[in-house]
Amino acid sequence: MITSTAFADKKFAVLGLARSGMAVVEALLASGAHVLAWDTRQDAREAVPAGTVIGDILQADLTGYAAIIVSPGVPINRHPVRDIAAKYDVPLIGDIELFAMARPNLPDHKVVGITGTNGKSTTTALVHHILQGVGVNSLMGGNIGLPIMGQTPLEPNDKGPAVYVLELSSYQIDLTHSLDCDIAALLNITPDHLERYNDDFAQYVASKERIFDMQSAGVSVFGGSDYEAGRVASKLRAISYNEGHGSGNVQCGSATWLKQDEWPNLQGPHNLENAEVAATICYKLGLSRIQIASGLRSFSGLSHRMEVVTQHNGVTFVNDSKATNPASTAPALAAYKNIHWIVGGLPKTDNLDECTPHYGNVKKAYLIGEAAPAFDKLIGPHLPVEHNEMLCSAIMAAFENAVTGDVILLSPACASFDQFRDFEARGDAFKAVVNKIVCEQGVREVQL
Ligand code: UMA
Ligand code: ADP
Repeated sequence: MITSTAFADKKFAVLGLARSGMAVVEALLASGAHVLAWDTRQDAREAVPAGTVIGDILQADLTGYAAIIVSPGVPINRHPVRDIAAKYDVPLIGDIELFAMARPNLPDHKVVGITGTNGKSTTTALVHHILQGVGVNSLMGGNIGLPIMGQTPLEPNDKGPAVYVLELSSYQIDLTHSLDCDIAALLNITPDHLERYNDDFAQYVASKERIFDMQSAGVSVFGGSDYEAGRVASKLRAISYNEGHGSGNVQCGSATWLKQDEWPNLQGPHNLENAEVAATICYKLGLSRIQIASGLRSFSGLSHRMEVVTQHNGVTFVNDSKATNPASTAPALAAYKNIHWIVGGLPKTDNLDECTPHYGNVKKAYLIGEAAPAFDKLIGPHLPVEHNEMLCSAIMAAFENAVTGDVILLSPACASFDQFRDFEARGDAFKAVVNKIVCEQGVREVQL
């Protein structure tokens, strides 16, 4: 875990004790800090390590505390903890800020921060993969599901400083004030998570932009084709120019020397965007084009992102559970033909605009979850639609209808929280049902 002498003997309050909060508690205790921790879930409270004081942060006297550390999942735009922090004049921060505070104690290193609405995890994993391929000591942390404070600190080696590759959500950036990334990247911005930004897209964009506001120098990298990312890049270029720094450190990821046909697991225009940004980051870290090209070729891809689960009787089953907004579902609808599209969950937007141009590739939509009535109105006028409510029955229905050459695609364009713990549980459920159906069908065929 990451510890720091800067935390010793100080008092911290920790709200939220899931993955990131628990790693924070452990790191603070190991650093010699005093920790008051709380979670509305009793099971989470009961799991804290010895030495933690359990108590409701909203009721506690926080005079003299160094910070309140809040999990990204706590909605700080409407949570009373915000007023408590103001009342005691205590900074409200997250685990990424704690990491930023611990950096002076870490051996020689660089930090790469990657944000954007879609493609963060793929790009983060890709940068890490390319770096590892050439022997640089690197690790991944942050929104990719690996709490940064729980990671083992890195040492530099003969390839240079160690590299921490951080995937940063807007929730995490909102709780971070001093993370000075050596390289910061913004892939794209489309509407998402607006309930955390008072339904105001401009506030969400401003949150993403703050990754650059925190840079003192370093390189800023932008997705080459995204409108909002381009707008933020232009703004930053103008600021650099006006301040006399030139604009050489503001880079758009669009490299003509990249050959996408050589990358089996990075197909589609969206992955070209991710690869271009990853390649630009690695180039700026000092890698050669040959080293980067090799890493792009050998990248194996991530689960739950257009993941081919199996093929059976000519039908392909694709798990794209991580597509939690319309812009991230669009690439999957564009990539296949004859699609049986399982869509729905907890909706984030009141339109499916990015998906609409690809409806010609869809044979039928199977609606699940809370979004079903609203999506019926949006999709129904264009496509045959069936209401299934549950994922399992949608898969069964699609399987009944599919013929050779068809694709059964889970690409929900919605969050999963109405029916599942998270997108991984939803994708795992899809894979389990598919494998069961395929297995039982095989047994039936053998018996016949
Ligand atoms: N809680 C309270 N009181 C409240 C609200 C919440 O006590 O009023 C508690 C909850 O009971 C829960 C904790 O606070 O125990 C919230 O935890 P969390 O949801 O932040 O969960 P973690 O396991 O710590 O996961 C977080 C990120 N979660 C979110 O941003 C919602 C993970 O991103 C991240 O991988 C992890 O830290 C490690 O850094 C997930 C995510 O869905 C994947 N991110 C969003 C996305 O990608 O779209 C932004
Ligand atoms: P994130 O971490 O930002 O959610 P992921 O790499 O996990 O991004 O991909 C999430 C979903 O978005 C997947 O369905 C994937 O196919 C799609 N996707 C990946 N990269 C992009 C991109 N650059 N633009 C749009 N959609 C993308």
